[in-house]
This record gives sequence, structure tokens and C-alpha cells, in this order.
Amino acid sequence: MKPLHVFLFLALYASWVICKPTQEKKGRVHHNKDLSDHQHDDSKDFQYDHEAFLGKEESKTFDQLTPEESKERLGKIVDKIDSDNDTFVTATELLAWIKFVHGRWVSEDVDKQMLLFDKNKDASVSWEEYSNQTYGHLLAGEEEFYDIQDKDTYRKMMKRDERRFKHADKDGDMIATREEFTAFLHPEEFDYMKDLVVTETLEDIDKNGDGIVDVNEYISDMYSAEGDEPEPDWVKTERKQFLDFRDLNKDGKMDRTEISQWILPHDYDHSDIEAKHLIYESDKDRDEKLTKAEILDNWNMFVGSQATNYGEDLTRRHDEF
Ligand SMILES: *[C@@H]1O[C@H](CO)[C@@H](O)[C@H](O)[C@H]1NC(C)=O
Ligand SMILES: *[C@@H]1O[C@H](CO)[C@@H](O)[C@H](O)[C@H]1NC(C)=O
Ligand SMILES: [Ca+2]
Ligand SMILES: [Ca+2]
Repeated sequence: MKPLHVFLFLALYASWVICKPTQEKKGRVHHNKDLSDHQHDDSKDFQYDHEAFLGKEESKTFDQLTPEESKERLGKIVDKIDSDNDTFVTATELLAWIKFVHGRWVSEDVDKQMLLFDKNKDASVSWEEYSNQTYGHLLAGEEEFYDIQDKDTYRKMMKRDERRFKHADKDGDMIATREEFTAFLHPEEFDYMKDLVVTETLEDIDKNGDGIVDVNEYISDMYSAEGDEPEPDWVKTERKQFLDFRDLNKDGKMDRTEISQWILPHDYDHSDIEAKHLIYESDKDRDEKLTKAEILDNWNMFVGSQATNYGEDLTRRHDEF
């Protein structure tokens, strides 16, 4: 980033920390309705598994525990997951748990946002309440802070938020019930929001506005070359990914259907994959279900603690020498 941009970004950021537009807060594009923001690479760390298994907030709590405390709490969680009390945790039970944890996280997030935006405490959020607090500066016509471009950007974001709000607001009274506000904040969780999520993604990536995403648009969404540097290997891999996995009908472009399959795949459920993964990695006797002992034996993967992470760091450094 050039210095001017850095400055503008910091200035903008500082003024919007409390109520940021949804696009900024969530990352622009909803790449998958995923269980964690961390990469799922167990050879590096188990952050993804921890967040999937415990939730984003809980996993931070576990990071503070000693290994002993961590295991003890994990034992109690295992009793809860084993809903038919047969002492085995099956993939079905684990899947139900992961879905419960994810739902709890969404619900807690909505609670927080409601507290922030529902000024008149009527258990719903009107567009006026939301836009006043998120785009107040813009609506009040405060000029001094923005240059034209920033103002334009925020105006666009507001338009987009308004469109999303209207879409989430099923009865069209511009007042979002808790359920409708949830659809506004977490559209990837709702079937009736899916088309709009695809539209927003397309608008973000389709720079030339022809309604489809070509491989260069796809790449420039994640990477921009600096000077003459050769394209890094991961970018080359992404190009291949685009041709092999994104462009399903092999016409060299990604259309709405392909974008939808990319960001909200209907035949790929993160929770299901994660449940099977946790079982596979811990199931010593290969009976496709886990005992408490099997889970505690592999407790590192399910939960964590700072002590462990420290240990892992040591191992990794050791490996490098
Ligand atoms: C399993 O045990 C828990 C706690 O003791 C109890 O609340 C629950 O009803 C039991 N479930 C079944 C299916 O027996
Ligand atoms: C929004 O802001 C306007 C202007 O400041 C104010 O008159 C109005 O009451 C506010 N509405 C809500 C719902 O906060
Ligand atoms: Ca069971
Ligand atoms: Ca295009």
C-alpha cells in the first residue's frame, strides 16, 4: 500500500471501529459458510478443529487452561455429545454437536449486534436504527472527513447493506426481527439469501462488470503483482484450481451457478466433513466411533491450551534445525 492509502485506511478505520458496515466486518466475500476463519491445516496447528469443536469464543477460553484443566473440561463435553449415553461418540452425535456449536456462535453474535443496534429496545432493528449508526456521518452530510472517493465507497456500501437488509426483511416493513436481522448479518446461513450472496460476490470480483468471473479477475481478488516479481507458486496453483474446480462447464469463466457452487456448495457440508475428520484422526480401534479415552488421547486436536501450543512451537523449531 502506498503511504496515502495507509493513512486513509487508518483514519477511516479509526472512525468506524464501533459500527462498521457488514461487508467490512465480515470480510467482503463469504467464502464458504465455514466453521472457522483459520486455515484447516493440521500439520501447522489445530486452530480450525478447536474452533469447529468449541466455537470461536470457547476456544479462546481453552487456550488459557492448563492441559489438565483442558482435558477435564473436554471429558464433560464428551458426556454431553454422547446424547444416547452409550459411552460412544458417533459421527452423527459429533455432527449434531458441531452444528450446535456453530449455531450458538451465530446466535451469540446476533445478540451482541442487537444490543448495539436496537436502540429503542423493541427486539428488532429498523433500517433507520442500523443505517444511522453505521452510516451516520454519511447521512448527516458531514463533509470534512471524507475525500470524494471515500464518500463514494461508503455510499456504495450503504446501498449494498440496504439491498441486503431489504432482502432479509421478509415482510418488507424495513424493520428486521431477530430472525431477519440474523439473515442480514449471516446471509450464508439462509437459503433465501443465497442468490444475494452470489450477487455480492460476483460484484466484488467481476471488475469489468460483464456478469462473469474470468481467471484473471479470480486471481486479482486474492493477489496483485508487485512490480516485476514472478507469480508465486500458490498463485499458479490457484489458476489451476480455477480451471480444474471452479470452472465446472469448462468455458474458461465462472458464472453464477459456478460461483454459488464455490462459495455455498450444496454437496459439501463443513460440519459433516469435520465430524468425520475428528473421528478418523482419533479412532484407534477403527470401529468408527469414539470412546472418551480415544478422545482424551487425542485431546490436542479437539481443544487446546497455551502450554500445548508452546510445545508445538518447540517441536517445529526443532524440526527446522
Ligand atoms: C443421558 O444422560 C443425561 C444426563 O444424565 C440425561 O439428561 C439424558 O436424558 C440421557 N439421555 C438418554 C437418551 O438417556
Ligand atoms: C436517525 O437520525 C436522525 C437524524 O439524526 C434522527 O432524527 C432519528 O431519530 C434517528 N433515528 C433513529 C431510529 O435513531
Ligand atoms: Ca453415543
Ligand atoms: Ca468479468
